[in-house]
Order: sequence, then structure tokens, then C-alpha cells
Amino acid sequence: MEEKPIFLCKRIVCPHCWHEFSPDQILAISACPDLLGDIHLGKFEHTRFLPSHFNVQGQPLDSRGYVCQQLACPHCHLRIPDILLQTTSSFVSIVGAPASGKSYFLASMSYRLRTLFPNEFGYTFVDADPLMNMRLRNYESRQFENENQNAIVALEKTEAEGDMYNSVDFDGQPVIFPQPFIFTLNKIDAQESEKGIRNLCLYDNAGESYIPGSDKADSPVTRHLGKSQAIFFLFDPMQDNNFRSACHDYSDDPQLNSSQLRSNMRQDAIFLEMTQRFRYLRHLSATDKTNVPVIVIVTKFDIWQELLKDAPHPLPSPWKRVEGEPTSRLDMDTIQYVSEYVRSALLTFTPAAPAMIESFSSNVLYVPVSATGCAPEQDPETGALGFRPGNLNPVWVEVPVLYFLHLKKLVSALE
Ligand SMILES: Nc1nc2c(ncn2[C@@H]2O[C@H](COP(=O)(O)OP(=O)(O)OP(=O)(O)O)[C@@H](O)[C@H]2O)c(=O)[nH]1
Ligand SMILES: [Mg+2]
Ligand SMILES: [Zn+2]
Repeated sequence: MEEKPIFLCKRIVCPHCWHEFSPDQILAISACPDLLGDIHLGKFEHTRFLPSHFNVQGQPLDSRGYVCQQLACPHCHLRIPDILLQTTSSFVSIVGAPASGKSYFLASMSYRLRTLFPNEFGYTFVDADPLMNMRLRNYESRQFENENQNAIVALEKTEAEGDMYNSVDFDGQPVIFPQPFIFTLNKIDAQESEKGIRNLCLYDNAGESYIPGSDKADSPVTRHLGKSQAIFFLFDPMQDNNFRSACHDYSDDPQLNSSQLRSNMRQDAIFLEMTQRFRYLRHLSATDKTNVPVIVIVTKFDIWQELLKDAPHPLPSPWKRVEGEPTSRLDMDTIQYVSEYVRSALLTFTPAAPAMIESFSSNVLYVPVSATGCAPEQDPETGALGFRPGNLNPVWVEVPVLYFLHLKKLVSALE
């Protein structure tokens, strides 16, 4: 007997090209070693096809009768992990200027969430597909699982093209798509029927991809903005003259020296460009305000923490245990009042930023984050800035995702 597989999602968004389709359009990737060649991916890739034969378990069979384990998008033909067909997926766009700290933030955030989630929140936070998340895993292990705690380790700058991108050929025109990082949240003690699994898709774009004019038909690498359910906007105070001058008395981080700056892009221009792409992709007018949350992640908090004069030092824990409950709850009061302090600091040093952001979204939260908890050091051999794994101590890197999951009703807050 042949049975079609049951996919629980009614609509699927491809994590590579963001094409939306119904499950009956999904392609299978042939498993027979001889069935090679694909119109979009080239002659060395296994052939993609719309399956019509299935085994009793509902798995597609290729034309040679091999069982196909892997599925692909009907538009770009890139592989889609099958967990994306079983449970809903949320997209989050990470936006920020070059060198604002996106890659360091992503690495610290994912490492912390993997380790924290099971015990504190009763979920596992795992790779939906280890191959897809390999680059991020590599960042994490170099920084947080390094046997040499004293070596100076640096994460490389994200390039706007290269091996972080998949190239797809559409009628002779190569188009590049960014490699998604996908996590699955799985409730540990859920009853079978209420299994609350969710997928979280994120991208580590190069800051250059947010520069006005860089969104092109052959590199639509930030078009996740058309689907994202939250925007993490990384604001780097070290790229702002007023912030930098105010920090000189408190820190000797090499980034306070303007000659060390890797980027001189105006961060408001990056934000405005993002809003234009967002509105264009969602058919919104230039004045429409969105309710998609914008979480303003003010990075490198280890350098500017002294500027939050009245805030408690160190920052309090953003989650708390409630007596008698097995997991923690988010402390939204603490997160909100810290947000107010950060907003005031932005108003002091870069007064136009909060108004610009708040005129775009009706749901804005400001979160101070340090991906490293310490300043970089110069590698005596290469001259490059890096961090000693033993010194890393991330601050509040989990809060943006926890807040987003709280909005999605997956993480509860104190009453
Ligand atoms: N002091 C301090 N420095 C940081 C922190 N996070 C990142 N940095 C520094 O900022 C630099 C840029 O960080 P990245 O994460 O590479 O920035 P990015 O936004 O990914 O940059 P692109 O890949 O060019 O878009 C790094 O080389 C670090 O030295 C932090 O939490 N504290
Ligand atoms: Mg980067
Ligand atoms: Zn696709």
C-alpha cells in the first residue's frame, strides 16, 4: 500500500529563498547514487523531483525505487529539514552595520540558549539540522569549548558572498541565498498531543548587505525581512562619536580608538534602509507603522555599562525561579526598566535614534548585551583583535530570544 506522508504544517516558508508553498508541492531529493543533475543546482547535485510513489511509511521513492530521506524547496531546490514540515517556523532578522557585533552575538546567544533552556525553561534548544548550523557551531566551539582557554580567538568578518551562501541557477543567472541557522525548541515534558515544537530561523548577514543599494536580484540575501516576526537591530555604541567620547574615562577597549573602527557606516542609514526593504516586501506604505517587534540590541555593553549610572551593576538576572515551579519565568519588570535606562542613554548620546525606531514599530524593546563580557586583545602575531576563551562572560545575550518567545507564548513571565 502506498501512503502519502502527513505534514502538519499547512503552509511552509522556505528558509533559503522565503518562497511560500503548500506541503504537497515539496520536492524529494533522489537517493540513488546515479540520479544526478538538477536544473537549478548543477550536474553534481542529486536530482529533485515531485514524488508520486511512497513506501508504507509515507517516504517518497525515486525512479529507481530508492527511499528518499531528504526534501527540497519547489522554488530554489535547496534542502529543507523535514522538521520544518512538522512544526511552525518563526523567522527573525538580525540587522546591523558592519562590525556592530552580529556574529559574536549570534555565537554567544546560541551557545547560552543551548545550555540554559533545558534546565531553566523546560525546552531543548537544538539544531534543526546540524549541517546547516555547522558554521555557528564552529564559532561556538572556538569560543566556548576551546581546550586552550588562553589562546586569542577571533571570529572572522562575515563576507557578503562566499561559502556562507548557496548559489542557485535560475535560467543561467546565478542567485545567492544566505545559509540559514535553524533551531528547534522542543518542550521536554509535553504530552504527545500538545508537543510544542517550534523552529527558529536566523541569518548572519554581512553588515554590507544592509547598505543602501546592496539589495540586488542576484543577491536577495536580506529578504527574510519579508517574513520575519521580529527584528533584532544591533546598535553599536562604538560607532557613535558621542558614545565613544563618553566611554573614554571608563574603558580602554581598543574600539574606543576611532582608527580601529572597521566600519564608518551611519547606523541610522542602515536602519532606514531596513525599514524600506521591510515595507517594500510587505506592501506597506512609507508611513505605515508595524507591530512586528523591534528589539534594539545595544552591543558591547562591557564598554559602556558605566553610562547606565542608575541601573544596578551588574545587571540583575532577567529570569527568576518561582517556588514550587520546575522552570523559571521571565522577569519582564526588570527587562522593561533596563530597557528604559538604555533608551535614556540613547536619547542622551544619539537623540534621534529612539524616535526613528519607534516611528517604525509600535513594539520596541531596548536590550543591553555584551557577547563577550570583556574587551578584545590584540594578537601579538597577527595584530588582529580577539578574545581569550577563558575571559568570555556574555551578558544578557539570551534576553532578545527569550522576549520573542515570551511574545509567542512559549516562555512565561512572572505575574
Ligand atoms: N568589547 C566588545 N567587543 C565586541 C563584542 N562583540 C563584538 N566585539 C568586537 O566587535 C568586532 C565586530 O564584531 P562582529 O560580530 O564580527 O561584527 P558583525 O556585525 O558580525 O560584522 P560584519 O560581519 O562585518 O557584518 C569584533 O571583532 C569584536 O572585536 C562585545 O560584546 N564586546
Ligand atoms: Mg559578522
Ligand atoms: Zn527555496
